[in-house]
Amino acid sequence: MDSKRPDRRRFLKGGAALAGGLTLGAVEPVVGQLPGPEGFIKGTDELIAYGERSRFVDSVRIAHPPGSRPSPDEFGLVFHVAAPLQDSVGVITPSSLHFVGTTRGSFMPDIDPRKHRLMIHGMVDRPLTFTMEELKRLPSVTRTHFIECAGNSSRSDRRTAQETHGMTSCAEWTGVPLSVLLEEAGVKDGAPWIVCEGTEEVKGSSSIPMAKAMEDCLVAYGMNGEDLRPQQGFPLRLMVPGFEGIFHTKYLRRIKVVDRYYMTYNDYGHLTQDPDTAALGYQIGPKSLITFPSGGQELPGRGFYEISGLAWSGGGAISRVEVSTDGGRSWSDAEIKGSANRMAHTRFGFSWNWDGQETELQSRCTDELGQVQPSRAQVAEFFEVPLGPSFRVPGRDNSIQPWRVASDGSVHNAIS
Ligand SMILES: Nc1nc2c(c(=O)[nH]1)N[C@H]1C(S)=C(S)[C@@H](COP(=O)(O)O)O[C@H]1N2
Ligand SMILES: [Mo]
Repeated sequence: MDSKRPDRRRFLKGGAALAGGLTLGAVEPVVGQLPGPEGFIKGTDELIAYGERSRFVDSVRIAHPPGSRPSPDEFGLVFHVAAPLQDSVGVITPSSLHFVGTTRGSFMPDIDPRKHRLMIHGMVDRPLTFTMEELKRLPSVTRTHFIECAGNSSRSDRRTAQETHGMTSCAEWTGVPLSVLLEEAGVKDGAPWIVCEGTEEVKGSSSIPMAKAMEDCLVAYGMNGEDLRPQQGFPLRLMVPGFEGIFHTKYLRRIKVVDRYYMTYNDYGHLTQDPDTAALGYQIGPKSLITFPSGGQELPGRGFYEISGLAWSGGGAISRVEVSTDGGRSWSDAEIKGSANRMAHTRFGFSWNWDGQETELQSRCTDELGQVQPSRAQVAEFFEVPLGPSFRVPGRDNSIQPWRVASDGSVHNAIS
């Protein structure tokens, strides 16, 4: 963020210089592997039509919460699925690795986009129905945003970043601003809420304050440069930047402008019926996660490492990330990589020279509103509950995730 090249100075000052006589890089120049016994990848029609990753890359999603019912289950129902954040680079989650949140376990609607319609009705001057073709003729916007399920929480028995934080992902979304559609329909004076409905059995409906609907919601048909995937709501979904995942209605088919808060299946747990305060209450707090090194990974030995992680907040852009390599006793600013987009995952890095001793790594972030990510101890103190092994952060968990690096290089969840 700071353009005065703080990174190089911090790198040198931090004593993390590569010149420590350490073991990075080859001892003598060796040419990279030539196609050996494995040979070359043969072209196929499938490979030409739609590319695949290397067979040596095996990062995959897992059912969430860990140890829960399998997904898909024996009937093919899809439940919650977590993204492998420990393997992530940059800020975009590939569509095929994006987490999946399914409120009740569902077969995915298999929607023919030519038959799909979006209806806008209720307290409007002109109820409207759009085809996908009509939506795509309207002025579009493309923005990078995270989605995070409110169930994304950490605790001592979760081992990896995927198990503690895998119910969030970040993608580039393309669609029509909801405000354009609502203005076209003409919202009647003072209508305070909208209710949005999906297509499958639990509808994925939620009450959303009108102020948020007009501010930055998106009716999205594109994701990471192509059409939405079925698991993300093909052919149309609502994006409610920074709000809990459950508001981001997939398979969107109906938006009703209403005169009051409606209690829907999804609103279990959301009882803020005042539209002015709801907006803050539904927001994901400032949150960060070290993805490398993280639980389950192994450091091959002492020496230089770039600690890498993700930070995000429902309150806007990330303005600062700090890292501690001594269990929270001292903190230093991390480098924010690229631009910190609003309500988007933001990559940070921190140069570190590991001395081979057992230690604990933590990160914490601050957003553009000045909100600072709390520790678990601070959350426990706030709710006046004891911080023990059975402590669970009540509600949405945005507490600091500590990772313990053991002297043998193995990395573990340090929540105890
Ligand atoms: N129609 C519909 N929309 C839905 C859901 C659903 O089950 N059905 N799940 C919600 C929940 S709980 C979350 S966390 C997000 C997850 O979005 P994703 O599956 O694209 O990651 O979608 C929301 N929208
Ligand atoms: Mo969710």
